[in-house]
Amino acid sequence: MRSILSSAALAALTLAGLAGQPVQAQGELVVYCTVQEEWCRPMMQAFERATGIKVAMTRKSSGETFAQIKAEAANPRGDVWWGGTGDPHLQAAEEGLTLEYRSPRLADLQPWAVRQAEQSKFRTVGIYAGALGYSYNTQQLARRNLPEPKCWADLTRPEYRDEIQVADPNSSGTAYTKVATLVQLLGEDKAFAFLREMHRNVNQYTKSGAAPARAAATGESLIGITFLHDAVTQAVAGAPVKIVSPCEGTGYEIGSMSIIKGAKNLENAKKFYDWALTPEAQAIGAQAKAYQVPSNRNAPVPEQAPKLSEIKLIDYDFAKYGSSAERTRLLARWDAEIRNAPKR
Ligand code: S7P
Repeated sequence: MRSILSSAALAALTLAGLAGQPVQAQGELVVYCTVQEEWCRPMMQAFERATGIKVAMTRKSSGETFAQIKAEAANPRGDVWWGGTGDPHLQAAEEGLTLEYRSPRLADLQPWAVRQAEQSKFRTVGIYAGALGYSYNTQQLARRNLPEPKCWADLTRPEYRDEIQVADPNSSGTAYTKVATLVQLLGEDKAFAFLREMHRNVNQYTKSGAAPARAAATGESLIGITFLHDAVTQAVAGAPVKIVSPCEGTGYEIGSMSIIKGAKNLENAKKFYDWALTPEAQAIGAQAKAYQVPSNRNAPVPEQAPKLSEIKLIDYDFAKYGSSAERTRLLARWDAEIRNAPKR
């Protein structure tokens, strides 16, 4: 065949997939992005500029993205899952939905990011970290002469009836982190008793984890439970919010990245993975006003990023709370006991 075809004709056949190559062009990548849209977009544009690879990106919350990847497992459409809380990435790894990959960049990462990779047998990796907490609107608080909340326990006070917004842990990685944090702080039954009490004060369970920070910033809700860095984004934009790291201690996330098993653009997925771990790529977060702590030791830590060393962090058990059995069980318990509980 080779001898009777010109090299131009062979190239044309190869491109058309007739010579056994995948039909899809070399230069494409499908990314499921789970940070805020404001960071997803410049990140994908920078990768396109750096490599010439065309990215098709969709943005969803962590739990939603996990559910989508699971639903598509027989015919995967995505190549890379970038961002979002680590627990569902660990669950995806355990369920064989993501691929083992050891990036040459692993050596440049913080120990917590490498531990995330090791725990998943290298099917995911840490890309940033951030602590959980809440923020409240200082103008609303003063106007209505309400007490300043400082602890998790304060969130059940009757003065905050219908004043708290938090996401649904099924769709949101942030809200699942909150459930797992309370279980680790209080013990499971006490944590669910706390969640039932706090339920009376919740005005809305949103789909997105960061939305409650925006609601507190605008005064739509007095208090929003989110990662602290999402509240910092609002404060930096000038919103009248105070950011609270709860007095009892709090949990944190290791935001993660995984390659989806069956990725149709595997080589490009690896290119993105390696690039996303570079200091240059990780610096895009702060430029997009996302204030997590980056995982590359040489990436600049945004000066606005909440200082993890000054926050009373629990020893979050990622192996347990990122396991398929535990995450599935806790979400089912939350659905049964909290989601539609009456607000007495
Ligand atoms: O805004 C950034 C961030 O808080 O969003 C991610 C989060 O999982 C996506 O939101 P959901 O809670 O809706 O899943 C975090 O990983 C990240 O730090």
